[in-house]
Amino acid sequence: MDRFYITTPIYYVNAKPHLGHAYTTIVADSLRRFHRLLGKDTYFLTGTDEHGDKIVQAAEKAGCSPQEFVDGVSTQFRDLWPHLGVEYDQFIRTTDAEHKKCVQDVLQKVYDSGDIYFGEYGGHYCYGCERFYTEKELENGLCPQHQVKPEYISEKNYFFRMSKYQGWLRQYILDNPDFIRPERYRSEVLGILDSGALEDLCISRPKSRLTWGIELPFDKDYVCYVWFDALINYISALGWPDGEKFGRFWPGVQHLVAKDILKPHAVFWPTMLKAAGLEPYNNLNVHGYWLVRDTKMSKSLGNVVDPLSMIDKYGLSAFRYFLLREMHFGSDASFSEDALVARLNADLANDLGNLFSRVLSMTAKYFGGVVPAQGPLTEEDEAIRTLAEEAQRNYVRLFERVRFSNALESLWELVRALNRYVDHAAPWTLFKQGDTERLGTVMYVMLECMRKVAVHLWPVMPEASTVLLGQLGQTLDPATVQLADEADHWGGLAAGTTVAASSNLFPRVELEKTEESRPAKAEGKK
Ligand code: ME8
Repeated sequence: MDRFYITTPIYYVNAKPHLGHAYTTIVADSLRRFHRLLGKDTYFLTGTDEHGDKIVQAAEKAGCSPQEFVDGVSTQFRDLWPHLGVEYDQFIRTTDAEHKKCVQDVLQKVYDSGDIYFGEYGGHYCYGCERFYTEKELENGLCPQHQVKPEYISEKNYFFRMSKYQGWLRQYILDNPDFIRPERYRSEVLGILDSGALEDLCISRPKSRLTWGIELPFDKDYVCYVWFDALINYISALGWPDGEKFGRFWPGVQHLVAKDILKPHAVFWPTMLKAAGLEPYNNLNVHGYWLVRDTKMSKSLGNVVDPLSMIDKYGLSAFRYFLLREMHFGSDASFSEDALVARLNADLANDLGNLFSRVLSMTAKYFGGVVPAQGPLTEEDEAIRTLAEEAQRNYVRLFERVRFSNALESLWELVRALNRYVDHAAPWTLFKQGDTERLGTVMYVMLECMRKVAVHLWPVMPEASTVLLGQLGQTLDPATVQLADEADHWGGLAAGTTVAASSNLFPRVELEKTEESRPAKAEGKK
């Protein structure tokens, strides 16, 4: 059986989750559901990153101990995911005892092999990024991420010989074009590797400066650098070196991250794996930023959108659909409630909702809510069947290549074509003419295509897909669906099935009701 292991970044617990975290985690959930429907054995890991300076500072601000603080925020992340329809298999915390032990084992292994050494280092340290920057990497003397002046720190530390693996990594990326995708990020990483000698990675912090971390197994005066600790979560969760899950799922892993953490995932992590004698991951999938008025949505800028409030207002399915449809994976996308409402109204209410509502009410009116048998197919029926086949094939191909927006667009070509088909075939006229056989065929073609649409939507909108399938008298058992074969199989909907009398899953939302489009109240006016 094919295997599929998907991970999200483990999120920092210095602030509560926002729409950016929700996006990556919903994408991971959708991908894992998609691969389940391809018949794979799947595993989905998410969690929280709990060590380092940032956390200590946030705990101090909150007036509690780091442990109390991380327990609180980690719970907020863990509790959020079920509300977003996210079903993970494991929630890892870097403060878990098993994780700490695994990090120490990796450190010891790399140390024993000679790839960790002790030395003196001076560098520009950004507390926001928790990393040293070289002079070259700074923009006008500022951290490129946070636009603040880093502190110059000089101290004795342990270093990982990352430079030793530069040539190997470069060749590996050249030999495996899909290793980092989309292409623009692969080029960016090759650019880093081609721009000069890679520096060794400082992987320790003296306890005199930071104690909230994992102690180095070979020196009790130091703790592990938070990134070296955090990246190892992807294997500690599986019980490296000899855990059953490790044997089952490594290295068939797909990592999902935004471009802010490209370098740690594309450079630090594969070289760390190589040094520890492990195979590299399968793919690193890198997406862009959600922006609010052209600026990255981020907790430090305070312009974050709370996913729960969006769900309360517009529903879970519309929210998930919007995120996957609006962002072209790899590029930045703008978030606004107006854009969400526009998509909800156009794609969900007008196209999909309308299709279900009209076809189900016609089935109720003309056939007492029972799926009629299909008669001989006309050219028009064959054309829509062919279009449906193409839409399904494109959807599967594009979704697999993390091109969610294009995948949904191709499914919507079918949804829109079905609305045109029903207009053209005019069941109401066939009914008046008493042409029951032709009427039955038209209704069957519609209902079977709608079933196919609803099945394909399950990874993106599990809730809505389940309701829509229920309206067609179907239940979805992920273990028995073979999504890749759906395009080749016509007739999954049995004649004689009872369907719902009507459907109104996606009512239109009036644009005026969104915050942004509401005119600001003129001061002084009553
Ligand atoms: O970097 N748009 O954690 P983090 C899109 N702990 N995605 C966004 C986003 C935005 N505006 N803001 C955040 C860390 N994200 C480390 C990771 S992994 C071994 C350690 C998402 O809490 C996106 O997935 O800063 C991004 O990569 C991640 O949150 C950063 O989360």
